[in-house]
Amino acid sequence: MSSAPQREWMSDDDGDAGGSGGRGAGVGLATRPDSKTAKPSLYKVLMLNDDYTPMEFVVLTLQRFFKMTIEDATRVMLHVHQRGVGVCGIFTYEVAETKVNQVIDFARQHQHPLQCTMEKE
Ligand code: TYC
Repeated sequence: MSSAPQREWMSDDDGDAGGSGGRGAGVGLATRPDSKTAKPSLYKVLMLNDDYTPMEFVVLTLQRFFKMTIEDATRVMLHVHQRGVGVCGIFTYEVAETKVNQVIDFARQHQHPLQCTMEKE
């Protein structure tokens, strides 16, 4: 994750030497702070418990789509089994959406009811 340093907006950062002239002195297009330096919103991917999906299938799913070790995957699976819901990871919107779809598709292919969803952080 790269995070560019936040630069002061509407100040004398127009690259010319002086505080006035050029586009300086508070004159600029009001587009840069949001479009270029704003951090993207993050989303939690949540795994939901059910009574039918085998524990080992949930562990395999967490390893495959969330790059977890077998130890971490087992810990998350047991948390979901006991508490009903658990966090698989935190991602930008499109990555989270892709992971949710991958989990649901994988479960469906194996005829398990395992469900996964996402929630804004
Ligand atoms: N509750 C399931 C069982 O007892 C196991 C399970 C764990 C299912 C986590 C889904 O997200 C889940 N076989």
